[in-house]
Amino acid sequence: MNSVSMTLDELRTLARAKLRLVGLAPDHADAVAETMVAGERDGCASHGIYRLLVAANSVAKGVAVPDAVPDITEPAPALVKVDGRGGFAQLPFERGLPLLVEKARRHGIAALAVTNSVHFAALWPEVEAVTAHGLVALAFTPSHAWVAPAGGTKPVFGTNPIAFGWPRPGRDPFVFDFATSAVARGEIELHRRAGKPVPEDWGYDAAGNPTTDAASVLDGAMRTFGGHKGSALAAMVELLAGPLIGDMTSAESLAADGGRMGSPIGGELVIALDPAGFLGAGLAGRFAAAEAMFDSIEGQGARLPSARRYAARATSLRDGVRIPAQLHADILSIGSNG
Ligand code: NDP
Ligand code: PYC
Repeated sequence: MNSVSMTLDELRTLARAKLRLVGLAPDHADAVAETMVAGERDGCASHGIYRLLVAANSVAKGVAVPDAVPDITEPAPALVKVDGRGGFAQLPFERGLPLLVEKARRHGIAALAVTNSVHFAALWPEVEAVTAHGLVALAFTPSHAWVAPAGGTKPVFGTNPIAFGWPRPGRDPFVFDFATSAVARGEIELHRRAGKPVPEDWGYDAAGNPTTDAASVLDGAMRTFGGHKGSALAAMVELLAGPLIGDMTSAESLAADGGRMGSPIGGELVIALDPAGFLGAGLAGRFAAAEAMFDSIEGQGARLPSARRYAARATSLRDGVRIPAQLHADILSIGSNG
């Protein structure tokens, strides 16, 4: 595949410039660019620099407020709420994080609700930002109603990712982050762009028939991962990061989009737990037990989630990244044709 080689600094500069060109305020542009560069750096193509096209579309269609000023409140001693006022979710998260960390340390557990925000990104950057403070993290967000419940063929759920992070002394954290659909929608979009078929268990066409055509799945319904188990988890994400925090379900988000094909609008719930609060003097011993579990996974040749990402990160930090030539051209054309 033709590709263009870039250093991470070049990619960051390009992303910031394009985001400002489409109208994002500088603080939003910097926060949004960072998540895209992180995705590309870690080999997560569906949530990497491709998302510049997605974010530019959300601004152009009036889905994302480009200069929204996040509003921080404290609804309860262990709760932080950041109303994103219709902007992208990265800046509200960044603004709410210090208070989340402080509250988790004070109470042992705390939660951050980011509401009224536009979500196009992976959750692991946020989970990693929490584990960097020595805290355990969980994050959830609904999306648009694209996914059929197990046993049905009509969309109800979003692709509804769940991310978890566990800090590891002197090591990268243990992190997983996956959609509760069989695959992230972004991955199907990349297959469509590349003209590639998708596995038959990823989704149905609009008539409810299994299909390997990416565009037909995008027009029809995606499937949950793990049948009824993914379906239940997807429903949990809807409830936790929608109604519980005063925000929309994926069906409501899609209705609010009104055919503009923007990124999902709504909430994200981040829970932070302080191991020191639970364990006190027993912390070192119990963290050693966690390490023993990781060893027994890797010791038999299985890999930990995020191992691929961390390996890609090491390579990108050394060698930079390669962007598919067509994607690079599409990015360069952002803002050049009105
Ligand atoms: P994948 O199925 O590709 O990967 C999910 C997780 O599983 C990753 O942590 C991955 O680690 C790990 N993993 C994959 N293969 C293995 C393996 N063989 N052994 C151990 N661990 C493994 O992700 P999805 O397609 O489900 O989701 C991709 C991204 O899309 C996520 O980051 C998610 O947040 C994002 N997304 C965002 C949405 C939103 O609304 N904002 C909606 C839906 C998805 P590794 O990365 O190291 O491979
Ligand atoms: O890939 O499913 C997805 C997705 C939705 C919102 C952001 N990414």
